[in-house]
Amino acid sequence: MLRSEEKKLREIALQLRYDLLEMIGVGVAGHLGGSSSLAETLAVLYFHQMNFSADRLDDPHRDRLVLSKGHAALIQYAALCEKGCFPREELKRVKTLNGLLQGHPDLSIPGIEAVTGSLGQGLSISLGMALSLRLDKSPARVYAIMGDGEQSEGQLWEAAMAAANFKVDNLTAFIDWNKVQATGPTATIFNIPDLDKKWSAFGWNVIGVNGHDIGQIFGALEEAESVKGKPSVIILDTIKGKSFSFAEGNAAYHNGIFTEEVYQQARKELDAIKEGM
Ligand SMILES: Cc1ncc(C[n+]2csc(CCOP(=O)(O)OP(=O)(O)O)c2C)c(N)n1
Repeated sequence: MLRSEEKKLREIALQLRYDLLEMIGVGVAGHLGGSSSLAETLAVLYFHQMNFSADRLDDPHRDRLVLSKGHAALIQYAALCEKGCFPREELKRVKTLNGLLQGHPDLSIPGIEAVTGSLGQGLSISLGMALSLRLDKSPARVYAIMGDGEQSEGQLWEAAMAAANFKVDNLTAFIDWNKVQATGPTATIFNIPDLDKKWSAFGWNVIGVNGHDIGQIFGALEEAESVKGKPSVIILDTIKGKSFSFAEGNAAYHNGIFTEEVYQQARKELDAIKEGM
């Protein structure tokens, strides 16, 4: 990947984080932590990797992204907004009764491919999409993004076995390994060690990357596309709440509320990153 392209994607990831602040605002709960940990991944997927365009949302050969950890919808809304899928004003109306953008992804939102939020289901949905695209001989690929806490859901392991059994190589899964779930560390709440070995034993090609390194994410996607006869899973080593010092690794900001003071601090921290770019 060219350095200029990498820089552009880093700037987009930063913009997505600014958009998170715009959506969450002051005094209302919002899923900052698990959204921010995905900013680089969504920047690479939507702005580099995927065949996806706001003016071709019904293109049968578009690539699909299913956010299985649907509570992190805000980061997907940010990316879809920056892609031009809906007007910017919608960001301010997020999670309001008459707003377009609801608390979890919904098919009424342009660019959303699946209703998610009940954890564990997105991989099964993605597998169905990938199988049907293969039947249609479509070049399209499907990307499914799961959480590490989500790995305790049984249904996703059924989908994992089925995808390997059917040699579904147009499907790439991600695990946002940010090590914290809703109320504390994933290792304390429901420990699932050796994720790489587990997915490998289930027949998947496993790739581990720093989930905040644009170049590494890009390299992993290239590898995933080149591996034939089995699906790939990319384990993203990430920090929950990345780029916000008060939220990094802190379960309180899984779905926390900003005071005016914390909101201003968050903006300042992003401004400092911007200045350093
Ligand atoms: C089936 C189901 N059970 C419980 C929840 C409530 N819930 C929402 S987010 C969350 C924690 C998810 O943790 P993780 O997958 O690690 O997400 P991340 O830390 O990346 O936000 C839980 C338990 C849910 N959405 N669905």
